[in-house]
Amino acid sequence: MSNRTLAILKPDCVRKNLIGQVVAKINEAGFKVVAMKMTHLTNESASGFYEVHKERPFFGELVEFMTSGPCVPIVLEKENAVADFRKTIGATNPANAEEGTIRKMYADGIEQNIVHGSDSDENAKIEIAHFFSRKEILENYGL
Ligand code: IDP
Ligand code: MG
Repeated sequence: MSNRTLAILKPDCVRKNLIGQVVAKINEAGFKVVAMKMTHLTNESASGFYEVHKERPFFGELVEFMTSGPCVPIVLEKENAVADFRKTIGATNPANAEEGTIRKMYADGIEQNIVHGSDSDENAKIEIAHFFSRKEILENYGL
């Protein structure tokens, strides 16, 4: 079991000025931020990130949404990070998300759902490497 997961504050989160509130919720849930940046995904980068969904009918729209403005990828650390973060954000469709989850509180719909969370330790590693080099992660700053 790994202790890291990748979150992305999606373009809707940035547009709605919710970065601070969502990071606060993440911290309150016990996660430590060990890397964070703001970036505007290219088509190629977003398509690569969501490669597993490329046959799904919503793939084109999803890539369009994820490239519609800047987003904020974050590496989070906590024991049982992947599963606990999925619980903290709630179901993909905010209509089905539990009360108190980030998607329930802030998301507008199944696509514009504020935040991404890795779904397995294996994918967390791949997704973290998509955005961050080793030296960008806190423990490697030499502080
Ligand atoms: P997840 O983000 O909860 O892991 P996934 O099924 O991996 O959900 O889907 C990735 C992202 O694709 C979702 O977070 C959402 O933004 C978008 N998405 C998922 N299902 C739909 C859909 O049915 N219509 C439009 N967008 C969707
Ligand atoms: Mg997913």
